[in-house]
Amino acid sequence: MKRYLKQAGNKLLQQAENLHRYKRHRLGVTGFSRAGKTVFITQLTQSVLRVDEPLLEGVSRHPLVGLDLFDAGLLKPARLREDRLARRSQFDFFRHRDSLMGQGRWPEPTQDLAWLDLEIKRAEQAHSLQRLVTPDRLHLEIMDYPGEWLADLALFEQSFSQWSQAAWELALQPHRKTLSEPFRQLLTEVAAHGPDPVPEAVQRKLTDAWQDYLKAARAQGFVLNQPSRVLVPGQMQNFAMLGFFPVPDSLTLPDLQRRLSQLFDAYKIEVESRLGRHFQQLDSQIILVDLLAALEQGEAALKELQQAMQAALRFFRYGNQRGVLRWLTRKIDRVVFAATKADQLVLSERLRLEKLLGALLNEIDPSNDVRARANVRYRAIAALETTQSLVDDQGHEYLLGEEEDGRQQPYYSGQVPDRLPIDWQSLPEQLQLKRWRPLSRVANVNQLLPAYQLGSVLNDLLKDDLK
Ligand SMILES: Nc1nc2c(ncn2[C@@H]2O[C@H](COP(=O)(O)OP(=O)(O)OP(=O)(O)O)[C@@H](O)[C@H]2O)c(=O)[nH]1
Ligand SMILES: [Mg+2]
Repeated sequence: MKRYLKQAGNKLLQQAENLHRYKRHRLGVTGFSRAGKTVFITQLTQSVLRVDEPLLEGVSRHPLVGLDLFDAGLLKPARLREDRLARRSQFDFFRHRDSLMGQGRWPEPTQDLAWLDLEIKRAEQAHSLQRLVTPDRLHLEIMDYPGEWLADLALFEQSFSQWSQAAWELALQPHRKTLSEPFRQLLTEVAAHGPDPVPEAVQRKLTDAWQDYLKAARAQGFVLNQPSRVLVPGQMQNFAMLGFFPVPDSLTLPDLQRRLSQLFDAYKIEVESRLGRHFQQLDSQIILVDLLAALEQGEAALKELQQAMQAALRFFRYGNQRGVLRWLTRKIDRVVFAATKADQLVLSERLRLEKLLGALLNEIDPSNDVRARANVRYRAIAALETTQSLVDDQGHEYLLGEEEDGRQQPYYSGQVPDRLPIDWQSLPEQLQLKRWRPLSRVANVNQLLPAYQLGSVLNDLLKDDLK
């Protein structure tokens, strides 16, 4: 008994000590597919792990410039704590790093959940009293996942009937109308003439038609594709619950609706337990938006991106909480909206992109709901800066980087709109974007590659916990 008490006492003491020695911070990296989540997480990790390594030749700015602790010279090299993730799948940092920093290749699209725990340490504080009261370590927890899955967050607040109506209306919008036609035609025919109840073989045909439509919509760059696990199943490959499709109430197919709504409810529960739970426990959030890609894809894609972001924002919990409350119910109190891949633009244009993002935010959060509850910033960033922005003899800014085929030549990217509404007619002439690849001349994978505004973004997000 005495031994047991002693052991319990020691454990308690250790826990109390740990509690005060380190803080835990869960950062939500949010973004639809191809927004740049995996590149952002890899570059962030590389920069804090190799904080003292030399910069790539020709690079003058450290990727963490802008992070107060780094600027003050107090950031020690971080540690990757794989041991703390023994029961979760690990973010494959070294594979992504070797691809980006070793082979000059972008990472593959993410197929499943992956976790990362980074122990970030500050240099010892000289004052021993201060050392006693302030934690010197921060455990930064980050989750990576396929961006397609974000589209499902909108389902949680809907019944099958509500979702059906919304999905049907979306399918009828001009940009999706042709893509959804085979499905809509089949369903309308079944409603008009089909046998009642609908046989399983017909239901399967409808499922296939709906899933083909989702795939076609994704190929066009549209993001509101539900259920998203049809596109990227993760561990839910071949789950029967993926087989639902919308049947609006106006089509009288009560038996089919009942069957599909059971699948819909089962899907919501499954996805909520796999993903939703983690999203409900964030301390801060970066919302990565590939605004430049949306500008290239056109008005419909941008509208849908806005709609999808609004739905996603309703899911997250925002609010300022301090002390014990923060541990009981976590809420996001710092948010950064980041327009990614800004290195596709020359320096002065990146400021215009930032302005455009601000204008978009006004539309996404018209009543300042998120902004009233959390500290919100918006920035244009490039997690991995693949180009240099230079000035020619005539004073014009241009870009120099490696093109897909390895060539390097001056490139003039044009002008990005800095406000809404956008003049879609003149945009293609005004703005010409190019795909760049990560630099392939990197001599060793431990070298640091440049970033644009990465340090400032980390400062916006972590400053309270990283003093
Ligand atoms: N120029 C430039 N391109 C970038 C940058 N970050 C990402 N990209 C491009 O965007 C693509 C997608 O980046 P990822 O990080 O894989 O995107 P993701 O959000 O993880 O995508 P999913 O895994 O599909 O959800 C890359 O293959 C690059 O082509 C950047 O900082 N600069
Ligand atoms: Mg990814």
